[in-house]
Amino acid sequence: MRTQVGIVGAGPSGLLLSHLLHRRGIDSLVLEAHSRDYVEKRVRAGVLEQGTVDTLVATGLGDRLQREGLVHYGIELRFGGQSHRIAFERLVPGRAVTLYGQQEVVKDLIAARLAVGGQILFEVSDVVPQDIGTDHPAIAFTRGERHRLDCDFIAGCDGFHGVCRPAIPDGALTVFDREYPFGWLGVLAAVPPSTQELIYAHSDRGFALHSMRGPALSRFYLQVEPDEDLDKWPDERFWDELRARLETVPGWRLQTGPVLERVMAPMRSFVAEPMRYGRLYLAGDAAHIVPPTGAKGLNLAAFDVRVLTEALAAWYADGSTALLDDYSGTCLRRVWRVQQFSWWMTTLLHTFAGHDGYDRRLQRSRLEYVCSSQAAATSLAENYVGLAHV
Ligand code: RFL
Ligand code: PHB
Repeated sequence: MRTQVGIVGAGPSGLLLSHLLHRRGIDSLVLEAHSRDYVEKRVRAGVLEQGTVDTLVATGLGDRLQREGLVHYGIELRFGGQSHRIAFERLVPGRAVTLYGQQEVVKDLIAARLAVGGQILFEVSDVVPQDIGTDHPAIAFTRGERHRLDCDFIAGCDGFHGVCRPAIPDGALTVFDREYPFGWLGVLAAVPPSTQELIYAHSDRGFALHSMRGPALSRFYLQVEPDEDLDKWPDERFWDELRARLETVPGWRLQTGPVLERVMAPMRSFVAEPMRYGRLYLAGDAAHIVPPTGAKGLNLAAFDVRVLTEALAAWYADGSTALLDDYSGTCLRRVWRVQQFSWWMTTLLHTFAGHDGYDRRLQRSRLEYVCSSQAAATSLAENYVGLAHV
């Protein structure tokens, strides 16, 4: 088998890369470990930056996104018994975020690829990138029998636990990481949102987030222990705790309803540098992870593959390697900006077991500052909606 770009992983990075390459006349083949049904149902991110939406719309993926996506012009920070709105329309005029589930993006991308004959092989196993340090890399994989996919380039879009990053020889990558002493318990519930905008709530009991997916679908997260057992959180306990953390302002009530799905999300910051080895290019979660408090992972993945598409298009047009050589540096500038913002949002809003009174007062002061200073609020807003230039 042969293709121009062999892509490992049919998450947002791999699928969007395949879609963008196709629009530049470049062939690719996507290899995915799970089934189509599984990847289309995996509930994860929900917040799309303006730049991500612009890319999807400009490349023909705007139909359902513009019909069903919820455009938000602000978020609420809730602490100390009060609500504080970070008003994007005033702080970063003309910029907003769109609430549209990652699995909807994935469904749209798969449909778009298949509609034009794009090749996505689901349920492959034992994927092994080969000869990545040479000009003729390949990917070995099993689907019924063993296959070899020859290609010009390999794109490692296989997420944090994938095989591409580990295929890079020892010593070629430098890794930077942070583990946080908590995780998120995420719940999708068939209940109309109790708010029009996202609520990021800080309280002594821990962090809580009220998000949404549509007029009758809400998404909630609770800060819990990192290795929390989901069985210890029957629905009743979940709703009680969410109420305790969110019903902290006068007159505000949480509506509850049937729980559709529950998941534990680890909280981690991670960067592998550089994002390339020979003809293997890493993109998205395969190269970097941020804690979800800043709502950035999917958006960063979309940025990486836009940069990679331009670089590959230049190489196929005239053999120039300048953009390919710049790929890692260009991406890492944005990666580190987003690392800092995601870490900052996380430490601003969560409770930390080791914190003493001094730490807690500093945190409270940071929260009050961001809600009272236009400069501080603008910094949050411009990072949240996504910086145009980094
Ligand atoms: P993915 O989505 O992990 O996709 C990788 C794909 O590769 C496949 N794969 C393999 N295939 C073949 N062979 C192998 N050996 C393979 N190993 C793995 C996997 O099955 C999978 O299909 O990575 P990608 O494409 O880089 O996308 C990254 C995003 O999924 C991730 O950054 C976001 O979900 C992060 N995130 C958020 N990002 C946002 O921008 N906004 C948000 O609001 C937001 N909220 C979140 C989030 C992530 C969360 N979790 C669960 C960690 C909320 C949560 C709770
Ligand atoms: C979500 O809706 O899943 C979501 C929203 C905001 C975040 C993280 C996740 O910061």
